[in-house]
Amino acid sequence: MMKRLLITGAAGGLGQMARARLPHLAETLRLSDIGDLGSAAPHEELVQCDLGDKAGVDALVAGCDGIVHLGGISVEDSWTPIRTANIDGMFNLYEAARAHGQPRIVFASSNHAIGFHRQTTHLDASAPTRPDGLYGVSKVFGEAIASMYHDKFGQETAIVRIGSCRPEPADHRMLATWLSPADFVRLIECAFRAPVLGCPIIYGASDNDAAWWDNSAARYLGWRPRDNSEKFRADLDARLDRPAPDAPVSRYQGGVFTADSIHEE
Ligand code: NAI
Ligand code: 15L
Repeated sequence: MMKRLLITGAAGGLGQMARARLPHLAETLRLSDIGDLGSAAPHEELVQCDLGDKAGVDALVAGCDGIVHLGGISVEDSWTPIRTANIDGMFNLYEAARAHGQPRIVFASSNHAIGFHRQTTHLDASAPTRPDGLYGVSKVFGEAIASMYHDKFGQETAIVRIGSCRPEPADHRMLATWLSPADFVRLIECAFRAPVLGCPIIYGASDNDAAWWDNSAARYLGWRPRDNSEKFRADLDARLDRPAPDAPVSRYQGGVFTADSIHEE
């Protein structure tokens, strides 16, 4: 058990899930976001912090022996907010980790780092990145920061290219990309319990029949997703029209993000 686990982005969708489901990993959860975090339970510390604030992030990381980094812009946006949260924020986080004992990090990367690969292509951890927008580019940058700090300083990170982490898949594409919250929690547990983590790229998807991604290079972590989106297929078929086969959501792994333009400031 860790003494203090930092969860960034704790006011967000996955952050709220992590806040509820990760207390067993540490004596104290330090929860951080730029947004409102409500009130603290006895095992919680709440710290409002902008990831773009270097001194603030340094203080945030001090005293933590693990980090689940969920904070940042999580969809396509204009450059300035992406740069502040996902570019400057990643650099600030890794510099803080370097200064404070190199706590192990789980980094929420995204399938949008490889979003322009076709859905007919099966990818493993060695696949070239093909970001599908500025958001995807920022995740590629984040992965590069994690890799460089590992090679140069030995900083360990689980780079998780999350597919679609939500209670249920919302469309047919998500039959491939769906990651159940329970499987994500199991992955975070494995990342902190592994004797040696290194800096693996892990595709964050459940054990879906429709899968595109191969996690065999990360099997040493012992993570075996247990859920499968197939149980939602009949309901999706009944509720939703099948998208046209040449629509972005049917062609590319990143789905509709590939059709987004550059957002004006
Ligand atoms: P979210 O948008 O609900 O949560 C992100 C949180 O980060 C928000 O509470 C927001 O206030 C905070 N944030 C934004 N800018 C910030 C800044 N400058 N400083 C401090 N905090 C800031 O996103 P969600 O769905 O919870 O995702 C969490 C992480 O997982 C994100 O990094 C996202 O890119 C990644 N991810 C999520 C997926 C999903 O299916 N939910 C899929 C792939 C990646
Ligand atoms: C992401 O990166 C987003 O954060 C999330 O909101 C979903 O849209 C997910 O990817 C997805 O591709 O389904």
